[in-house]
Amino acid sequence: MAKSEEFATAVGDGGETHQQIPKKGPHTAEAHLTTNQGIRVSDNQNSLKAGARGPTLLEDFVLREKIFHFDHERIPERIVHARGSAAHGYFENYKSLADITKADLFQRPGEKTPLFTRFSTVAGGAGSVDTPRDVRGFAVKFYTKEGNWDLVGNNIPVFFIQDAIKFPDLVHAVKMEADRAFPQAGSAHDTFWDWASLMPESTHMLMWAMSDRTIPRSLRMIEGFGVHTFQMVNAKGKVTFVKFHWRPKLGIQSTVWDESLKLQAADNDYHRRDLWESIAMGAFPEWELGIQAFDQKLADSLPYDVLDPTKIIPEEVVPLRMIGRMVLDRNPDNFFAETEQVAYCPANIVPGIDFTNDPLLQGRLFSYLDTQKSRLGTANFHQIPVNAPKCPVMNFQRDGQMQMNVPKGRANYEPNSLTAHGEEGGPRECPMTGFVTANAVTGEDEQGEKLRVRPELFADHYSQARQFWKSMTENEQAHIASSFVFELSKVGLEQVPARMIANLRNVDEDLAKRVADGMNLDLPKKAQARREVIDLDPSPALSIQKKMKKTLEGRKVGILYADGSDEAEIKAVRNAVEKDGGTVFLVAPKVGGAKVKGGALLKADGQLAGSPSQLFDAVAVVLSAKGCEMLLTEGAAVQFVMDAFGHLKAIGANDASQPLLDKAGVVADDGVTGLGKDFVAAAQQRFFEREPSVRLLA
Ligand code: HDE
Repeated sequence: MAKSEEFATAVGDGGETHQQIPKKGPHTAEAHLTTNQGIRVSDNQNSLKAGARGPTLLEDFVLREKIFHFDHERIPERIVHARGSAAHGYFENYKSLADITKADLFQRPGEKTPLFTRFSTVAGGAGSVDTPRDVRGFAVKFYTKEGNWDLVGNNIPVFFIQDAIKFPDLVHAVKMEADRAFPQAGSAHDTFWDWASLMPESTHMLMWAMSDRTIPRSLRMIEGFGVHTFQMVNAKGKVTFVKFHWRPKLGIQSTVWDESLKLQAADNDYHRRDLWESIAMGAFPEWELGIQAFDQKLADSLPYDVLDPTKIIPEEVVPLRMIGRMVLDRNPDNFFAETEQVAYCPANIVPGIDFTNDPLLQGRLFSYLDTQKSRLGTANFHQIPVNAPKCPVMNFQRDGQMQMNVPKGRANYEPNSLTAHGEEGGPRECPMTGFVTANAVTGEDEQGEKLRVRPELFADHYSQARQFWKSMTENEQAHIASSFVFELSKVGLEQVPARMIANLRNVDEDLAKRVADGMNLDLPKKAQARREVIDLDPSPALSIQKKMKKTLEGRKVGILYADGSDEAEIKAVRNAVEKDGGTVFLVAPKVGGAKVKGGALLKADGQLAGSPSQLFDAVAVVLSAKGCEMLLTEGAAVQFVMDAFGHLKAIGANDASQPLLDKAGVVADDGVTGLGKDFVAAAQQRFFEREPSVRLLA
């Protein structure tokens, strides 16, 4: 307990409080507590009462202001992407991209543009868990010298729907069900699959959603995509189509489903914490920005429409050109002020970049601005620091709730001739450097009848879903089939699983059969495809496992030790892991640590019961014979090893720990090693070939 002389009893007007207030602290002469009106507060412990036991007085403006402000602390959470984490950073341009775009941020090699990036899950509320099966939002606000550019993407390059008019239906179906308000953050429920099974256009996205893409190991290890086709425009007005890709420096990596489920219990904030801690310790997350650039001729040669957001262009068809990197190097100072209040909007675009007629993108251009008014409460939300451009903002828009600026003079209209009369006339439009819509530049004619239709090629709902399936490793295919089974197993509407499997028969007969088997159903009649399914070549770039990086960078190794463990052995593992860029977390059965050989206390980073192996990429077990014997009766220790094995992780152990490995059902394979070099090599990867021995997959 702290020494009593460091505390004083607070005394207010009316008498003593029962609380002890630290005497030392920031309340020096310069740091007085005040109300929001700047009036110094004499007592922050007691409200104003008529007598010590009397009623509280309405007159107490200090109390009323404090409670009033508190009552209004929350703003509506985002209807989708409510749960998120963000960070500040910068974009560094590699070389001049002037051949493709006149956008200022891409002109000069090495130039840095500040940015703010928010990652999110889609379905869950703001307080939901970090690791449900879900798409991850990947939204970047670039504060360029020419205004804000928001690239508001996802970690999956396609979307569920082709037309904005279906978005409210999709979101209603996937979020918690309307009457019961569950499930909180997952798609494994009736309404989502009822809707999805009736929407063949969602099939391609469903394949991605059921793949390991939606259970990432870390936000630092996800890819990002702009999804829609955009345009870039160079100084001569030449238009190039582009698709945006973010590639994580640490490589893409996912968890396995069982691990993801258990992470929901082990640490609700697993991704949020990981992002925060890595930035706090200076291991700055980094991505490269790549574009696929192509022209109308290439677009016309493709068997699908580049305006269709349910389609990708495989990298094997249009390779990526890497144009710069993003580094996230600063955690927010305040979650609410920055992460909660940041207002992304795909319509925020700078000269040199432009939209296309993708009907989903067109709908988004309206939606985001609209939503900010309801979330942030005022049309002046752009004045909030995290949203404010870092270049001059000058126009004749005025007033509105929470106007923070004090515009001077009479010029709030245009044209005006106030300048001629000696007053400030205000800014003028800039035809040369202002934003000009790309089609106006090219003179392309966009006219047509008013129709509620879709282009014919949009009707191919299955060819790319099949291509995705064919591009996976065998193990990834098994994960996809098993996810369909898991999700559909949670559906109580009898007709829905069969309807979904009938769609899947158009993707791949084997997939449909495996899902039907897993569901104990007969194979239903194949759903009628609107267009013939074409066999596209596999795209290896779509597989996670084919391109996972073998590295310890950004990875965490958990070392389990107990009383009697050999500190030298622990140190050797730590040094080897850290030398290769990994971090180490020491886990002991008791809070505080364990007495290692020789009797010294070795401090632990976490207690076994609260530090299951889900939290680590690989584990080392360093026990003495006695310590091991003791842990044989500790379920958390057995589970620690069993889960590491089941989650396909490397397990390094000394000889004395073997009985624990045996009890946990560990069978020797390439991922089960001693504590030497072979462990450090094994810890850089997962052992997918182990999986058939640990679980039955569909
Ligand atoms: Fe969004 N989306 N969306 N979306 N979206 C929102 O904006 C919307 C779509 C995405 O970290 C909302 O500020 C419509 C595709 C991200 O703050 C809302 C349509 C993609 C984020 C909205 C789409 C996204 C949002 C909710 C179909 C990937 C989080 C609160 C026409 C390319 C941004 C908000 C953040 C957020 C509408 C489809 C990504 C309601 C109408 C496709 C990453 O305005």
